[in-house]
Amino acid sequence: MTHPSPHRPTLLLGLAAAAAAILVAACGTGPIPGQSASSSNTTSSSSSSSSSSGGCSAATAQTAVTVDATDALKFTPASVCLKAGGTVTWKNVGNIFHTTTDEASLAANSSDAAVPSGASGWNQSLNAGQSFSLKLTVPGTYKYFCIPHESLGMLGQITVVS
Ligand SMILES: [Cu+2]
Repeated sequence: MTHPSPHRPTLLLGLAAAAAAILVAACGTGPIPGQSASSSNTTSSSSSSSSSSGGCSAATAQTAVTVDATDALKFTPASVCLKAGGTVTWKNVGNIFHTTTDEASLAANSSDAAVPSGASGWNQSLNAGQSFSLKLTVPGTYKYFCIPHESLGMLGQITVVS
């Protein structure tokens, strides 16, 4: 009498089928083919006093300035120096919808919006390719933001000097 072999019921029948169902759904929401990561010329300002109104004086203020709203979710340049009565033009140079907004009531963080006393804010949609111009006459500091991207840091500032 030989000793009986221990029965080990190997139930490895077809357990590998469940693992094949997980597919990597790698497609995101919006195909954004624009690799427009071309950082425009970074002019190194000599006086790098990083205060809010640093370097903005009547001598350096511009009478017309363009701010790009980009697919990188930035206003470029984020800070501009404008002469009172000058014009800021925002342009959406990418494919993502933005706004330029200076209304504290529309801000997630009310400190992202500011207007000098006596001035009024604005709120303008910027579809892809769209521009919006605004004349600012009241000197002071304006802080604005993009509504969909405020929390992502899409903020801007305009210093107006007379
Ligand atoms: Cu935006």
